[in-house]
Amino acid sequence: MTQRTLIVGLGVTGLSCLRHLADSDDLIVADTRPRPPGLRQARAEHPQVDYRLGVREFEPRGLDRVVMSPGLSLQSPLAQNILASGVPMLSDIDLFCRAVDEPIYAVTGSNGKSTVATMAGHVLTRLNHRPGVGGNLGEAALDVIRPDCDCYVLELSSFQLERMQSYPYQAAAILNISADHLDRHGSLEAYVQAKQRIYHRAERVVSNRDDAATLPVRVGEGAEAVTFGSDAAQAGHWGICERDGSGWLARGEEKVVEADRLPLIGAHNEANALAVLALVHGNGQGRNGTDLVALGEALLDYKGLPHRCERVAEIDGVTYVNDSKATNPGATQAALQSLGDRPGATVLIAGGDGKGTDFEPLGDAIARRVRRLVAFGQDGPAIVRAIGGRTRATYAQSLADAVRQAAKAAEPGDVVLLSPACASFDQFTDYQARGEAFRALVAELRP
Ligand code: UMA
Ligand code: ADP
Repeated sequence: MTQRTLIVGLGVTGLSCLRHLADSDDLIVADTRPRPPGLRQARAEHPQVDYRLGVREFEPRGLDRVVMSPGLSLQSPLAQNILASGVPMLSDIDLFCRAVDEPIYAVTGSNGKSTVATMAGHVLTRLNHRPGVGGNLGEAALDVIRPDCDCYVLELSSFQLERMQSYPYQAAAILNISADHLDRHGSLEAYVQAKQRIYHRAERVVSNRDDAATLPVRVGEGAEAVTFGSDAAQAGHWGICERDGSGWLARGEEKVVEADRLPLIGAHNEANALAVLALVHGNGQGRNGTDLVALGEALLDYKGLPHRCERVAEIDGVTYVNDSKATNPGATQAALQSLGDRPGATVLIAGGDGKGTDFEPLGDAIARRVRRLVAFGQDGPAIVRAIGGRTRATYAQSLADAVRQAAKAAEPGDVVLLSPACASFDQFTDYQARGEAFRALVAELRP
C-alpha cells in the first residue's frame, strides 16, 4: 500500500529523499524556510508533490512516517510538534540502509570523518572494490546508491545518528570525541550518546585507544572489537610500532607501512590512516602479511581533501594554509600540532560561530604554539579571552581584514593558518565558501 510520507527539510538531504521516494510514496515536503535551497530543483523534477513552505506547525494526521533532515533540531517547534504526534520518524540514512544489501562501512567522530571516509573509499578502490562514498561529507547517502557499487562508506554526523535506528554495518568507527554541536545536543553526554549509536549492531566495532569516549559502551552479540591508537598495539589491533629507528603503522607486531610515507602530515592523519585500516581490513583483505602490505601501499596515493590543512601559497617566504574545515577547537588543535613545535612560527586566524563550545583547551594550545592570533567573527572575542594574554592577539572586522593583518605580522619561515575552530555561518554560507574566500584573499597578496 502506498505510504503517506512527510519529508521535513528541503536541502541536500530532503532532495535526495524526494528522489528516492517519489515513485513509491504519497509525498508532502515541508520546510520552515520560505525558500529552501532545494526548492527550485525539487519543483522542476517533481512538480506533482505537495510543498509546504515557511511552515511552523504541521498537522500530522494521516501520515505514515516522517523523514527528518539532519539540519533541523529535534528541539525545534516543528520537530516537537511532529514528534508529539507519535508518527514514526526516520532519517535519510534509515532509508539508505533499508535500500542497499551491500556491506556498509560507517564512520563518525568529531574530526576526521570526511578524511577517513574518502581514504577508506580510496583504499577499497585500490583493492578492486567499487565503493559508493557519501553521507554527511556532502553528497547525500541516497544519492550515491548505484547498481555497480559492491560496498558503501558512510560518513555519519551526530545529527543523523540521533534520529536513526542502528544497523549491522560491516564495520563502524568513532574516530574521536571533542566538544562540538553542544548548542544542538545540550551536553557533551548527549553528543557522545548520539555518536555511540553507530556501534549498537555493527559486526566490527572500531574505537580509538587514545580517546576513552570512543570506547564502545554497548555492542551487539558476537561483534568483533578492534582498536587503533598512537602506541604499539596488541595482536589484532592497530598502532604505531618502532622498528629500526622509524615509526610504522602496524597490526600488532606486523608492519604495514612506514608512517613517514603517508601523504598527509600530522599525528592526527596517522590516526586516520589506522582507522581506515581497522575499518576495511578482513573480509578477504589483510588476512596475511602480503595483504597487509597491499593495504598499506593503497594508502600512499590518497590525495586528501580541500580545506583541510591545505597549503595554498607561499608568498615572501610565508606559507599560507587553508584549514577552513576546522569548525571546532579539536580540529584547530590538531592543525597546530601537525605544524610542529617551532615556537612562534604560526600566525593563526580563528573565529566565527562557536556553537556554544568552551575555548579554554584551545587557548592553552594557542598559547604554546602561536606567535599571533588574529580573531574574527562572532566568537573571535571568546577565543581571545581563552588565551588570557599569553599570546598577542588582534581583532579583525572581516576575513579580508584578518588576512591583511596576518600577512603583516608574519615573518619569512612562518605559517599563516586559517583554522577557525568555529562554524562559518555567521559570515559565510559554509566552510567551503570561507576557504575559497581565504584562497582568493591570499592570491591578492602576491606582489
Ligand atoms: N533548516 C531550517 N528549516 C528546515 C530545515 C532545515 O531552517 O525546515 C536549516 C537547518 O537549521 C540548517 C540548514 O537549514 O541550518 C540546513 O539543514 P538541512 O537539513 O537542509 O541540511 P542539508 O542541506 O540536507 O545538509 C545535511 C547536512 N547538514 C547538517 O547536518 C546541518 C550536511 O552536513 C550534509 O552534507 C548533507 O545533509 C548530506 O548528508 C553539513 C554539516 O555542516 C556539511 N554537517 C555538520 C558537521 O559536519 O559538523 C553535522
Ligand atoms: P570531519 O568530516 O569530521 O569534519 P575532516 O576530515 O573534514 O573531518 O576534517 C575536519 C578538520 O579536522 C580539518 O581541519 C582537519 O585538519 C582536522 N582533522 C582531521 N582528522 C582529524 C583527527 N583525527 N583529529 C583531529 N582533527 C582532525
